[in-house]
Amino acid sequence: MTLNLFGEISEHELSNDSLGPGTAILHGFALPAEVALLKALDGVVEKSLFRHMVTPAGFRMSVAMTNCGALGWVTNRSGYRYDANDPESQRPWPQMPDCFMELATTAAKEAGFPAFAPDACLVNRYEPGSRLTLHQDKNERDFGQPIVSVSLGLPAVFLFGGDERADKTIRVPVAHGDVVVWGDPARLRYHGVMPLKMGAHPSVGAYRVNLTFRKAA
Ligand code: MD3
Ligand code: FE
Repeated sequence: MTLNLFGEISEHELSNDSLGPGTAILHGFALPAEVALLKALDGVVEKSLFRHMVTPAGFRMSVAMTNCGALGWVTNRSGYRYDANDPESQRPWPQMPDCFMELATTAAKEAGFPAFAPDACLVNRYEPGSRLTLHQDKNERDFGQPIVSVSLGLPAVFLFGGDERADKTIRVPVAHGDVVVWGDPARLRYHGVMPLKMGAHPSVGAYRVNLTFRKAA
């Protein structure tokens, strides 16, 4: 973590050591951009609405999703993939807003990934009870590129495991404005999100929104 002249923790505490090599939690890193991010998010969601996708096994996801950027992550009965078009509108996903790109690249740089150039932003919207079961993110081409996660709205608890599904998991609380960077060698670790607790966030309401930036192609 970073201490200032007065021995206080800096605005965004960088704790690369807590989750192991390749990871960094930047507490509050997104707060200065909060208003711009939420406004840009409204613009994205106007063009490509949140929807509950269906997994290849036929289950409706409890997390509602949309995307922006050149590529978007989608799932249906045929499998998981990245697609340049929104299957609902059959049009390209909305452009990645400049403030999204700026936040993702500066966070990645802070965490030691100065070359990160995301082409996909998956937007996950959790309501109370929504969760993400333990999984790996492996639909991307280059696992040398990190994933940057931005938490907005209600707080949540990440489950962070190892390279095997059966490995022990730890619980990592994340709050509004926190940014987490997951890169090599942590890039393929199993992870998930515990069921969201009820609550009300002053600027986001009864939801948690997670922006997940990836270099997919
Ligand atoms: C650990 N979303 O969309 S990223 C996902 O809060 C996803 O919505 C999480 O997992 C969410 O796939 C936030 C948490 C995360 C992402 C990638 C990782 C943790 C990771 C890659 C390796 C290790
Ligand atoms: Fe994931």
